[in-house]
Amino acid sequence: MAQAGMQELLKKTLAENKDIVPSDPLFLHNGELYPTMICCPETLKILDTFETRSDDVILVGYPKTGTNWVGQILVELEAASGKYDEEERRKRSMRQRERELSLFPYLEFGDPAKFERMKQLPSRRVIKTHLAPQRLPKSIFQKKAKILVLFRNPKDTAVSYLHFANGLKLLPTPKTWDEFFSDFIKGKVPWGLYLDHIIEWNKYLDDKNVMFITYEQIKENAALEIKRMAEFFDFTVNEQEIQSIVEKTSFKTMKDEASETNEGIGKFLFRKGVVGDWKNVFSEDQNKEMDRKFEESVAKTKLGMMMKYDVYCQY
Ligand code: PPS
Repeated sequence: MAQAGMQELLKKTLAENKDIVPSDPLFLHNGELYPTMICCPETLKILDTFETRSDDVILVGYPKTGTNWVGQILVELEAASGKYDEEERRKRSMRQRERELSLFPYLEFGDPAKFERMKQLPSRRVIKTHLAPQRLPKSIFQKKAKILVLFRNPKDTAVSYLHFANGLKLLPTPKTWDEFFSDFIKGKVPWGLYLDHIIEWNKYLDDKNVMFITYEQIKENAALEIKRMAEFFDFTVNEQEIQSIVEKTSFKTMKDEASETNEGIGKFLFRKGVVGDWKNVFSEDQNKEMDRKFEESVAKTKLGMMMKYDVYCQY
């Protein structure tokens, strides 16, 4: 039931906000678009008042890069490493507490009073966000909390984003793929231009509190990458526990759990879960345009190279 809290809350918020959909589905804050359904300007205005704890587990990823997946891996790692007994586990369960406190597990979602309520969450808190580094609360860096930064190849990210945005009606009107691609490549989508996020994170290559990972790396060898995550965050887990986390967080398990709890939203959060779906969608011109943009902006940077664009974004 791990995803239940997020989905219940999303469903409730969507229902509450359904009347404002036609008028104002997006708003601008500091030059960046956000979806009205799940974010509110007041929360973003006071984001910097968020009080980080040095042992917070921060996961940052642009929308549709696999943040629900990796977030769940981190929640499982925290629980396994904590070695709590059943009773304590129940009381502490991160998702359970988030549900009780009406908290979205993404930092920038929900109402402004959430930052006060977040103080009641037990350590270690697993906190997810789609924000670029320059927009994160300063206390994250001041407290030297460890940050895992997740990337996914931009072509699959764009395709996944279209399905999600149309499915949950996050945009002013449903978009065709061609319309969405044109917006995505210009950064005219919530959370801005994906390539800009990569450029900004390149400034943190030498920060020992920041670790970078890709969706494709985890798809290729989940056990190895979960082990790397555990080492980075100082979670103590054995091989058997890692194997169990691989299984609990497989696409199938997470999708099945989501459809048990909430079919409507689950099917957009857990759609295909594969690498290379872009090949079914991108036109030749769109491929060339994305290749050119990637080449011009991030291809030669260290993070650009880490993304193995030649492997995952070429035929
Ligand atoms: S969101 O809405 O921005 O929070 O979406 P996010 O969770 O970041 O990304 C959604 C994509 O991740 C896929 N996904 C997974 N892939 C592999 N394994 C697991 N367990 C998993 N869970 C989610 C999900 O299906 C979305 O990708 P697409 O390509 O749309 O299937």
